[in-house]
Amino acid sequence: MWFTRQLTVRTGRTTIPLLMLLFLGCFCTQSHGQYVDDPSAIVNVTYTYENYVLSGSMMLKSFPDNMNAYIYYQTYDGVWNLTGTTITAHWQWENADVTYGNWSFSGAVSPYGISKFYVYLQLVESGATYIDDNNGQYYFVNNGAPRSTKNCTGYNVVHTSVANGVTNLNLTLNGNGCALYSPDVKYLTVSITPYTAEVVRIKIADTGNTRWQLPADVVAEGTPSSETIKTKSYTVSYTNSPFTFKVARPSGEVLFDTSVSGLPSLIFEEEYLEISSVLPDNANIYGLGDMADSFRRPPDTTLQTLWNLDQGTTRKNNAYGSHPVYYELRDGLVHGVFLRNSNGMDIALVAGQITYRVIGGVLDFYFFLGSTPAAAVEQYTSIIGKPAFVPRWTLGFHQCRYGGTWVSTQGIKATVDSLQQAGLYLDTVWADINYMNAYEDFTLGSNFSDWNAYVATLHQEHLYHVPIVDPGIAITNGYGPYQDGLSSDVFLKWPNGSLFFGQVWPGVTVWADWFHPQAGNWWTNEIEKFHQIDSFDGLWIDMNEASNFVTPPGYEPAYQINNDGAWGVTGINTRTLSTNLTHYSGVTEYNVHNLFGHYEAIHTHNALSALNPGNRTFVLSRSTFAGSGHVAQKWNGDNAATWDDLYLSIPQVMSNQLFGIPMVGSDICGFNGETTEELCNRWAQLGAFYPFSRHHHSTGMNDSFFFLWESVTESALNAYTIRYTLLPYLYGLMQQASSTGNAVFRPLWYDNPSDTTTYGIDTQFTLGNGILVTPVLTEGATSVTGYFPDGVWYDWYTRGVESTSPGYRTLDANLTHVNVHIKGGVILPAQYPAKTTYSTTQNPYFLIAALDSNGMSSGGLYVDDGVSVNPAYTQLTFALSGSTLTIRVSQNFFYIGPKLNSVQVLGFNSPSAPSTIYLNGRPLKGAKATLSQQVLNITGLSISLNSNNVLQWK
Ligand code: MIG
Repeated sequence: MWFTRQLTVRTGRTTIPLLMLLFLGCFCTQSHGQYVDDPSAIVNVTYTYENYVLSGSMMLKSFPDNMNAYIYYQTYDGVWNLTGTTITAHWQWENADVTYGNWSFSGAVSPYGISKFYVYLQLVESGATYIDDNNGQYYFVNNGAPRSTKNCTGYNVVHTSVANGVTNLNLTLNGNGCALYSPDVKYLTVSITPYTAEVVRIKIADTGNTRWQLPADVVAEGTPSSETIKTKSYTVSYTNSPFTFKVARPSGEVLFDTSVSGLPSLIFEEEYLEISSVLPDNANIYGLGDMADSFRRPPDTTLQTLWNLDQGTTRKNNAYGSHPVYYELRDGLVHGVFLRNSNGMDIALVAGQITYRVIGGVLDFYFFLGSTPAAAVEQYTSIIGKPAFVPRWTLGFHQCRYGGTWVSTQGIKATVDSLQQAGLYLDTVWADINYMNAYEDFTLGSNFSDWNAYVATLHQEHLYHVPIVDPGIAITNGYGPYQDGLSSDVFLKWPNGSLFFGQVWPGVTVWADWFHPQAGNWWTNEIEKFHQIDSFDGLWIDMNEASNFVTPPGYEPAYQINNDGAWGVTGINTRTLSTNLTHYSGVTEYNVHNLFGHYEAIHTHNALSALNPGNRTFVLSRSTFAGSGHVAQKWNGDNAATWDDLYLSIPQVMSNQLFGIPMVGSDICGFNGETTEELCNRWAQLGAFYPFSRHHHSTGMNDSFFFLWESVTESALNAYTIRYTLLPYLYGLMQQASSTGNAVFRPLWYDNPSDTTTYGIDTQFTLGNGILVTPVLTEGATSVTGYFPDGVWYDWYTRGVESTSPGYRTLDANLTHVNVHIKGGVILPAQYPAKTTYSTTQNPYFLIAALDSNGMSSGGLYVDDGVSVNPAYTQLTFALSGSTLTIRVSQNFFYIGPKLNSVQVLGFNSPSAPSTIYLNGRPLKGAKATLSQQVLNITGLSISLNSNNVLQWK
């Protein structure tokens, strides 16, 4: 065959850039015999580079029709170092006998300019990939790099003062500046404010203070501790000429250092800010979202754009929300860096450095020093706001559906009935836009005239209901929300004062200006009125990036952030509100675009609080910003029914834990596209462990409800039985998250930060520190390999020991089995599961006490009414040592009705079961102990959890 003489699986060049390896993923073993590199496979390359577009042509030797060829390029500009596929090659000739054919390519590349590129050929045939790299030939683009950073010589410190522990530096532009994309700002002020012993804020702003800065009531800024900070866990130092700064640990370990060799020290222009820091090679960086990527961000090839966009789970793209924060794990210690800035930006991780390119605002950095993962999240959430405490019912299973049979009360009811008949778990019934009349918010369509009566029956069954509300308000005469909004003047306007129109589901719409002082009242009012016709228990706010079906005219800055992904740059007005719009406060949409969903969430949370004073709220938002977790919960938007998206949900849920949004999940079984029985089955098994666990599916697709397949029903029953059994545990984790920020759905490094093997693992996770889940993420698998960190781990089902030392284990994973393990040393509070969270809460408690290698374990239990903002609560601690379980009530304000019925001790290393059980020193009648396979089962207990008790066995 032709390619046997032409192509090789990679021999021509000895060093393949790591980037290419990462990008291609698979250099599959060849199965087609011997190949040799053809040094003349690619000839006559011509090219031009103009306006950030690289185009050209080349001659390629022909190859068989049954293969596909792609041209890849790699740009090199000193900062960006990205591979991409955006240059498309066009097949120019058909006849495979022709020796050479002409190909052309054209595509947008880094707007920063490029200096060289190269081309290679990839042939893919039935899963095998062959590469011809053109002998590693580089082409130099002499007319590239249209913008030179030569004159970007930074700023000089001209004055220094220290007052109340805050260091202020006055900076002036060094030389004439570089005006890369807009005029340089001449005078800057740097303030270095120690917040606590672990948190320091370093803000670089214009001295004139005229630039956009985030109001603290929209995005919190924390407060510096009023106490004198004695021993700081950081040092901040700076250089004067040019100004650069460093944040280090007292040990001297430098964490952030803005003097990066070969890069500008600081660019601060009207519409372009650039600052970089040195990172270790192969740095362990997490965060920077929303994203669909591995949890550990590829340290050499990450380009994260933050510009909220209605964009489903797509790798390399920006997405619905913006979280300009990263966490770095270095030698077992964690620290984080938060850039409190709402403007559009690109953040790039390339070998040994991070670069921020921001199109507005100021550089307001917070450094938090950890050093444990929990401490780092706690510190970050003490700046942006602690996660809201969720109502307990939200921890149950949620059923949703867009379109399909869910276009009438009867249709939804039929699904609910089927779920219940199948014995499946269910707490919350959702309603997508189909419930509305003409897709207009706060209305009920004619198929839903009996909806509220149905909601009342759901409530009788202790089920809950959450409908969707979109921010686009229909322009319809006599439509209340529009008329009311007009009278309160709360809609967004063009600079000339005329209303801004766009288009979403109901047709032409307007959008609220959340900065308007009347916006909150208007929104609350509409929500209160709506509640009279639909007694919902929470709200689902979608389309709040804000999404617009049309692209309006609007300002585009000279520096184009990589909106839409992989340098397929589209303007920042694409499918959203015009950047020209002027808010009440005078700020332009250009500056606050990324805050739309966040601010809507704040107003929605306020509205629900007003509707139900004293009760927690549930606001599920698609778009979020730093601090949204304080008022809202999140789902990851439109994923697809693919195995890749099944996997990506883990990094997505995990990174939101670092963003202070612990209550998060992805659409179970996949939103877009048709799912399969096997995929849906595995998704039920994984989704049962998302903090927010909702099945959802798009319109136009077949139904994918669990009960439609026997295997999926069985898996869902298995997995949700575990979830509902662990409801007291999960609820306790949520409570903890709301008071400290502590992650619920954790990466393995969270509780094992010194174990470097865990750093790259994102196919497993733990809930709290006690439950390890190892889901199947590949089609056709009947086993799964997972890592077991240090300690003793017990199998959930057999309660037997699985692992006693760190290492990978391969576990059986037949179709209906999800691997769940319990950490030795942890006591899990549990309840006998019922099909709703309400009835589970009525059932007796039991404890699963998994012993560590010293025969000890401990845990706790938090109980309250499940809904109040400031609830009376009862808190207990459990400690097991030897043959004594000590139950202590540390706070005792809420009466716990259900009793503790049994205790299971895992890893009970004794030849026989104890014969007598003692409660507070006296033999306990009716209590019984059985021992099987090192599991001690103490049953027949009926212990009140409202007082201290000591349980012993002999
Ligand atoms: O343009 O309301 O992400 O969950 O079902 C689509 C219909 C609008 C997008 C949401 C999805 C929801 C859908 N919405």
